[in-house]
Amino acid sequence: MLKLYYYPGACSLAPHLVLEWIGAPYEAIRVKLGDPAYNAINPAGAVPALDTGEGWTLTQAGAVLHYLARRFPDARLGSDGSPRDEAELDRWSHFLTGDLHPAFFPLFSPQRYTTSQDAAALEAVKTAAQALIAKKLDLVDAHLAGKDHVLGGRRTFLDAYALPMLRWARAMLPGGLQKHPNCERLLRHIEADPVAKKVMVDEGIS
Ligand SMILES: N[C@@H](CCC(=O)N[C@@H](CS)C(=O)NCC(=O)O)C(=O)O
Repeated sequence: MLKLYYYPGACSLAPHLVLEWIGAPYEAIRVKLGDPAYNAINPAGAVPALDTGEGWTLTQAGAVLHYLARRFPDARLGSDGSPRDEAELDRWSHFLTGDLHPAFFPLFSPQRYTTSQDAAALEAVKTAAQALIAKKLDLVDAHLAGKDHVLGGRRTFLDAYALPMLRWARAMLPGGLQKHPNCERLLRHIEADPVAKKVMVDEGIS
């Protein structure tokens, strides 16, 4: 059986939602970050990790999401198969993995981004992170104008991938998503999905 290793509200929320959308049997296992037992599963010490049930484990949220979409094509959570749709899917998946998600790292763990443990220095790192996140969200917001989904006119795993990051932004940016109304609209749309509601209840974050 598939097993998803997750931490409540973390980026692992995305594959958790995708697994529910797919509807195949899986087990969700809550991990303690920093636990040596989990580090043996993912030496990076990060969630998500997906035990594929086929003798191998996959890490990296974007790869996990793409794998699930390919393994369960009937759920129609990937591209429509055209080179352009595939490229757009890659573009936004890479943006979320490589641009938006890392912009949050200094906000969550400022001590990793300065050699000073001075409270003011840590606060300065967080403030810089908030500005960078807002800049990245400007791009997402412009892209989402007039759209209900990250990719074109239908649901893909990218909507699930956006969910944790938009939740963090709403909670941790000064003013939340006020300056990013299209992001706010997408977040509300996803959060209104009964399946997403269930996943958030299951993770204890609703
Ligand atoms: N590039 C990795 C990043 C994973 C990641 O940093 N996950 C966070 C939660 S959102 C984490 O587990 N952090 C624990 C840590 O950095 O110690 C991925 O996309 O899977």
